[in-house]
Amino acid sequence: MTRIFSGVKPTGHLTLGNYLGAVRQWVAADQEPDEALFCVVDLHALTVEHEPARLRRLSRQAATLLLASGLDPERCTLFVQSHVDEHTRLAYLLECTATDGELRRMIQYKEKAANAQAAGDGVRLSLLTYPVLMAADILAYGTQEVPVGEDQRQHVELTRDLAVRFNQRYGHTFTVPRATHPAVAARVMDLQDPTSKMGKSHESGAGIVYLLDEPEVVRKKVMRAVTDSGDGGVVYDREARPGVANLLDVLAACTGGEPGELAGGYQGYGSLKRDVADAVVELLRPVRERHAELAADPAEVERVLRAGAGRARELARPVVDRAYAAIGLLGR
Ligand code: AQP
Repeated sequence: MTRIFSGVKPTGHLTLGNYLGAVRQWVAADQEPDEALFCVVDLHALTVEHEPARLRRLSRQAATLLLASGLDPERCTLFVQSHVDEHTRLAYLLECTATDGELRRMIQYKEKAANAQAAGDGVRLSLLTYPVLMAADILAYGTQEVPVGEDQRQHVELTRDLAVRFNQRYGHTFTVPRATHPAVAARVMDLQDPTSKMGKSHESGAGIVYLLDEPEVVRKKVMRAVTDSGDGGVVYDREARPGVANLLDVLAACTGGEPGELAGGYQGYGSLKRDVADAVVELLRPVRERHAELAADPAEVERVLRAGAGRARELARPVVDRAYAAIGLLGR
């Protein structure tokens, strides 16, 4: 049995990128009771400008969407990060393990710090340190596998480095986890800017398909996707034709098949876009329908999250206590 942990941060409405890159893998994971933990990582959403009421709304919505996507609370543990104190307890010990230099090398820190500065906002210290909190999220559960999109590869590498360093210095305490990525669509790109990742906190929604978009909205966004000028028909070339390659990746992720082979079935971009739009609408239809049912019963979602937090605490506490003892702190 494999212990799995992953999370999503409530910085915006969940996107097709979140679904194909991460959530669908979570649902597919062979979930034995207690072996898979999934988390709305709300503390991570505090690292950039945020509005408290919106954060609360988005946290509930993210949890509801994870259930609507098919996570079964009888077979996995679903909870909210801030409900389990062990994450921040462990993060401090890992801050004492990490170095300033390795955190400043994180690509997401560099990008988001530049964005904050360009907007005239201060760069929150937590933006620099949150990859350590993410490492704590993962290591607190003895996690072996972390199913994530491609963009999280560097953060999981840091987690591994911290686990190894801590174990070498203080004795074996943490399982060293590894990232797993889907075979296709591990990095879904923005439909309007196919050189940038589709990210839920990005400003313009025109290139972002949200899981709760109405079918007509999804169609419009896909039909208006930026493709590449160029002769030679529909070919799969991520470097030279990123827009078309992105559409082929999404199609392959929705319908199966291999993006390069799917390309051969199209003469032009119009028919490709129509098929992508149909496939995405059909993929998301059951999620939207189930979300509507679950959103009508928020008490049930809260009950699931409370039970999940209780279970997560039981699993994390002994691991974090062990780390406190190993590093030289007196037991309580
Ligand atoms: N475009 C994507 N393609 C594939 N996987 C993706 N993921 C996110 N975007 C894509 C994966 O979804 C999981 C949760 O993501 P997140 O909540 O950590 O980040 P986000 O959706 O990308 O949100 P933000 O706020 O817009 O963050 P930044 O700006 O940091 O990207 C993760 O497994 C992620 O890999």
